[in-house]
Amino acid sequence: MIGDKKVLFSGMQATGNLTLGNYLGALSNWVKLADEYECFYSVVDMHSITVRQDPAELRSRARKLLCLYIAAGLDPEKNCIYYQSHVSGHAELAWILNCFTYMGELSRMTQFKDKSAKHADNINAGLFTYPVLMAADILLYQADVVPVGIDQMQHLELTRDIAQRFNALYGDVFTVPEPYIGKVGAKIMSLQDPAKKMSKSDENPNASIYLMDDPDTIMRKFKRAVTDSLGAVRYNEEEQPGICNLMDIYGACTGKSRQDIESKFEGKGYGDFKTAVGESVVEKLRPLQEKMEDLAKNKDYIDSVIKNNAEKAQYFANKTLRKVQKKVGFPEKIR
Ligand code: ATP
Ligand code: LTN
Repeated sequence: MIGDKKVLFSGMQATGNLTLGNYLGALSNWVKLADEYECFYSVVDMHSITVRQDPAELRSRARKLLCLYIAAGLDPEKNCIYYQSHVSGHAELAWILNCFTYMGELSRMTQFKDKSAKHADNINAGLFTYPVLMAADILLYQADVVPVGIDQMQHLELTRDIAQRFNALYGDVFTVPEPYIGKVGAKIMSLQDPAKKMSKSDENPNASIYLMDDPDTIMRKFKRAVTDSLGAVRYNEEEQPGICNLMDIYGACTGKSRQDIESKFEGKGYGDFKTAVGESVVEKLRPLQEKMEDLAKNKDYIDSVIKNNAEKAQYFANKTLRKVQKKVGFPEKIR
């Protein structure tokens, strides 16, 4: 708790351009929960270097991501929006938690398996211990709730296990966090292959809607989206995964239920439906895109957000870190 509010933590990597999946699965829920909780939203740039990055590009993407958090509707005066690499406590706690995490646990992580298959020439130790740094992010702020897409569930469970293991040895040090997975949009699939999740690192640009795509591009990508030959707008997961995905997207952007969507498009073809889905996404993204343009002109304001929020995050991080260091037996600093 901070004051009378529970704590929320979440983060995203500044790798690639954010997709509609990131928005509907994570960012839009962050905005929904922002008033209820004391929130920390991090640009997790330390996680990004687990795969090779171009330094200048990483810096520029990280800044854009931080602006996107604000453009999506998070007020940086109320929510702590900051770079992970600006708060040294993340790395310090991660080291300690590494010593409370087993090799076997980490080798079961599906994201590690996927990423090491994809980057077979660079399976570094950071990629392996990535989930421990994520656990440190969350536990450092004593977070009660962590809004993420469903693909991060396994990492959240590991975080809970590490927290409980530590608490069992040293008393109630960490708050054990709960995941928050939204009802709609928890897993948005690729527009080109509905068996794969929409991902910012997909090589096919038609597979993903990027948050900064212009309206024509968005409409074109939806027109090309892979569907089926049944010709009916029905939520039939077995036979119509592409249509189900479009229904999820449409539902998330308009607030309509599956039944509403089925009856609205009863007897209509996929062409009409795809146009409606595209238009709903264009409208959903319009305010965010406009705000991004404003923020790009406001360098000093963004710089002050970065500075002030890093200090705020550091303050709360240090509180937990000191407690943990004492528990594991590190000597107190002489001041
Ligand atoms: P990468 O392809 O580089 O691994 P990603 O697109 O999977 O990236 P992350 O940075 O791993 O994105 O995820 C940021 C947040 O967005 C996480 O909370 C994650 O659960 C959520 N998310 C990512 N992809 C989707 C998706 N297709 N549907 C719903 N949520 C998603
Ligand atoms: N691993 C997450 C990003 C991430 C995160 C976190 C999410 C890093 N630290 C802490 C929630 C809480 C991802 O790949 N999406």
